[in-house]
Amino acid sequence: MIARDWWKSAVVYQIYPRSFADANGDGIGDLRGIIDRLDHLADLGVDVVWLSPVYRSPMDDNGYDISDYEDIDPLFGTLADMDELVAQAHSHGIKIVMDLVVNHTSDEHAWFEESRRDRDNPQADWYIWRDPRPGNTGGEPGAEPNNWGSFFSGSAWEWEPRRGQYFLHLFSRKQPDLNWENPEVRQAVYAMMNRWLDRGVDGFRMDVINLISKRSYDDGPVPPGLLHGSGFDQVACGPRLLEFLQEMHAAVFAERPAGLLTVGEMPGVTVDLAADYTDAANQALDMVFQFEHVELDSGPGGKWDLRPLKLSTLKASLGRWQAGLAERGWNSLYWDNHDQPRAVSRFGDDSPAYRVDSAKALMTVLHLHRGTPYVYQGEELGMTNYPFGAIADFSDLESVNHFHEVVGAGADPEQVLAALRTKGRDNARTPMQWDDCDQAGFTTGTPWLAVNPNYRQINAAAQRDDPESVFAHTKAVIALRHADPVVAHGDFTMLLPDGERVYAFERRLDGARLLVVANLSSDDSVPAPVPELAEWAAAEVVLASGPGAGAADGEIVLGPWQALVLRR
Ligand code: TEU
Ligand code: CA
Repeated sequence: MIARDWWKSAVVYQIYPRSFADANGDGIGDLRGIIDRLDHLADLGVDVVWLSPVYRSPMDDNGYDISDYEDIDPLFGTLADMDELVAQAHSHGIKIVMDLVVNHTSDEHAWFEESRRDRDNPQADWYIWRDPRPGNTGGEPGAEPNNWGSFFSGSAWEWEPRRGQYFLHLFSRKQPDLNWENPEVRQAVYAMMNRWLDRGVDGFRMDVINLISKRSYDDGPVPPGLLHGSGFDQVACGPRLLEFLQEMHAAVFAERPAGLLTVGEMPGVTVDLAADYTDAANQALDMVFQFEHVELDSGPGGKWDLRPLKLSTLKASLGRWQAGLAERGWNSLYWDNHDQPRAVSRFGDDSPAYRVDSAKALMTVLHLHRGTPYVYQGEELGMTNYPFGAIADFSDLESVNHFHEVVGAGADPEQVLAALRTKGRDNARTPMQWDDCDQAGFTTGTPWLAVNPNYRQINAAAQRDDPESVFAHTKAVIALRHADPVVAHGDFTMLLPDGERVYAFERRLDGARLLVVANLSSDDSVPAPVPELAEWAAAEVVLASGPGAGAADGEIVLGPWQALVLRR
């Protein structure tokens, strides 16, 4: 019988379908492309695939704007393709988790088309409608109900003349926020989720699910360098969030057999709240994605306000999450995803000399933490950020809108471009690099976003049979989690918290102990003076990557980006 918490020993692989594999040559990845590449995932050994959205969508935000939850977008295929993907994945022992985007729909969803028609249609209260600021007629500059900006630039409010009201959109104006205070909305969402589970999918990654319960609608503070106020504190982790998640759990998951996965994406969530949402006793979610470690290189102006990242700060943050969810709740572990820069370019060193070893060291550190690790497509190959030039090279609406808004207001375009190149979401969205053929084997046509020019060096075909590859190393850390209960279930103790080069921690379960030491710098001969050094230096080496002597002669001394897992 499968355990309720089976996901503690599982690894999840995220597919961004648009960029994974194109089977029909139109330049856009599709479900057939995924089906054709299932061997890659089976070879890697992952347990679960999380598919970014494949529902019908106008693609304003690449599918995070859904116009029909019940259908597959023709760009990606058909419902029959989806059924086949689920069946074939299952036959490889791989589960399929769908993205669930229900903080908002597309403005082209039938629910919204009805809701916007007038003030007393049956779905009039399904979205968040507000009157203009007192003293205004509406539609004129400054008449919006409050000063909130959207995550994708501009006001978070859009005027609807037919109702004489504004609707709220925390993301683009084509992504109106649903009104979760309305029980009919909630029941419609739960019914839709039940239909997908009945169809055979294995759970959901829930998009910005901590934004569904709004606290208030007051003007917010204007961050430095930005033009609009932030409503974030008023919409994140609101007063009814746990209640809504528990109601969803009861309506969708409670009566189903074990084997499903729920993970809530929660920007701004705190350790204490995450423990509440993921405490099994609370019957809400299995785990959440927190954002603290991917915000450490941002200043008060938000994600485009670049700051250097210190390793000690990263360790303090991830260590706090490990400690905070030790007794109740569970962590999700990730370095990157479709919204973040590439892990090796951000936390490692993507220069030719260190790219492979730093990608391996990062993989070891992440996967040996307590929690469920997520591999983002291409991370298992050490894929890097893209060498973007001008604004015309970018596709993502977040980057493009931000550039035009702040440059229009007088910001230096070169400085804005520098931030986009470092943090822009397109870095993670360039096509998957399968081989060294034209377009990296992603498509026979013209890809929707340019392939990274380094595909001749970095691709799956070159790595699959190479025991020294990032791919082989990823396979090894995944296998280790499956084989060793200390990795899946052991406790976690951070070591050497102050050092700026070595990431070290210990895992324990009953009498068994694992030590993880990694030199996350390109310096050579870096000592790792962990407690009980002599005993560890003589211990069994479970996994090693990178150059250097490692553990010997009563010492642990690490070469550039060297990583070791030792067992006693
Ligand atoms: O992302 C929400 C989120 O909080 C951010 O990561 C966001 O994408 C942005 O980078 C803020 O600066 C989720 C999805 O993962 C993202 O792709 C969607 O665009 C967004 O929600 C809206 O659905
Ligand atoms: Ca296609």
